[in-house]
Amino acid sequence: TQLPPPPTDGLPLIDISATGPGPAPLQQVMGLMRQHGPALVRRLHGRDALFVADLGLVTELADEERFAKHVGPALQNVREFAADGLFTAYNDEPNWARAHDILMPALALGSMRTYHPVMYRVARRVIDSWDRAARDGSPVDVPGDMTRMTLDTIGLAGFGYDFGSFDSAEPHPFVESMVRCLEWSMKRLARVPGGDHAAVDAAFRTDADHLAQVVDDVITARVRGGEAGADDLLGLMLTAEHPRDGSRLDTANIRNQVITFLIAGHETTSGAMSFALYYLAKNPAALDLVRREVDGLWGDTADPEPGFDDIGRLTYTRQVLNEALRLWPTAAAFSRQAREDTLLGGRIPLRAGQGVTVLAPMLHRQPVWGDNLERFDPDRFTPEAEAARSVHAFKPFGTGERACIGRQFALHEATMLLAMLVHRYRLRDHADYRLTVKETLTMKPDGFTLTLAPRTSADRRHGPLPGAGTAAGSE
Ligand code: FDE
Repeated sequence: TQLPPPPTDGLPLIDISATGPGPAPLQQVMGLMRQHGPALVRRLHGRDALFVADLGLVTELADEERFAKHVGPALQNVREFAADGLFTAYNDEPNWARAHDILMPALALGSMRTYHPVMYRVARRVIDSWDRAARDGSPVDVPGDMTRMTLDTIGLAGFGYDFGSFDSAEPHPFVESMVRCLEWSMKRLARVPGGDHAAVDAAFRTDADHLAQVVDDVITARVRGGEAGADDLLGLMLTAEHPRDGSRLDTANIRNQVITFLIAGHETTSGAMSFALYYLAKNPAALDLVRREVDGLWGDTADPEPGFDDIGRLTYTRQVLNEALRLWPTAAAFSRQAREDTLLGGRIPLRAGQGVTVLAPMLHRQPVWGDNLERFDPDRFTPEAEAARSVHAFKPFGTGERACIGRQFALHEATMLLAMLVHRYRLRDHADYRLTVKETLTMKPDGFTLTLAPRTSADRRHGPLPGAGTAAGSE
């Protein structure tokens, strides 16, 4: 292989123009980091991008006094259809703080009580569908079904809109448009200067218009139904005033927020669930520990209905999700910018506003995580292990005031469903699946299927875990 050009500013500089970023650009950078170390410059058609995963550098970047969120080229493309929605807003756009302050309380842990019944209702849809597959012995499309689940959940819990994704074999047209919009955003990053992209861009416009149309219908239906004040995100956005200045969100911004939540709230969460199921199917010891936890909680009840408080008791299940998000943080990159000209790590000069991208999957494979970095080991997330490690070593939800506002929502929904699935089914890795990770800005295991068999009472007859305090409370 060709040697890279000499380092600039002491960093390796790798020009990928000859091959381009390919279908998996973030995994390509992971590969470059494995070769060149956790801080490098990637050059594409003369455009340089600085990527880091080193814990010391990420710790600095997390300092809100010196750095802030950067809306880099990828998010600028997403802005073409999500505009000043929370995820893609510039830090100083007034709608960011306005929407953040209005929505924040509705997404805090305590508010999950409100969404819990809807999350349960959608979890039952997965189970009805998987029960049918178990009866026929047919495989289930794990990422496909997780995406149906998360879309229906955010649609219903956030906006009172039912995508009814389990009623059809094809993804909802809204999802197809959205996936194409995300793909367009990703592929646009790889464009060779001077190419003709008119047809692709026109197709993108059609998809973006479709997204806006569906969302406008949802909003109109809500307002016409006279339920503007309903107890969900849309209701809040339509009625709430800013806690301090009394300002409200305008209609265009509400549309952008709904699109944002539908995008951010479902691809990332469904990917996390899919990776967790993948690792459980491959790791019988971890699977057994999740089983003990859920059996300790729900015993041999055929159709347990998890209570809100049960979810907080599923601590090992939660460790499994965290470990899946360590290996494959589904929103794998986020960018930061310097507030003033500065030296990162005392050696990398940055101009004010210049972007640096944190590559979370490589941050999550730094030496602070110990040996056997590729091994799936939920014990990395025991409270003791977490207390002993820097909080900046794990960033699947980004950092600072622009960190994920949907974190509690995603974790509540994912923990409940994962626990219910493990309680109910034996997971069979019938195809001896080999992991390939598909990138559409987010990451998910490509083509992952399982076959299922119901678990039996005999299956559940193992003693509770020594010392586990979860055996009470089965209803
Ligand atoms: C956000 C977010 C983030 C950051 C980005 C940057 O920094 O740029 C991240 C990293 C994330 N996020 C991640 C995630 C993962 C998962 C699983 C999730 N995520 C989920 C979810 C759900 C929902 C609903 C959401 N999510 C949402 C969201 C939003 C809205 C945002 C923006 C915020 C601000 O304000 O900025 C986010 N997220 Fe997430």
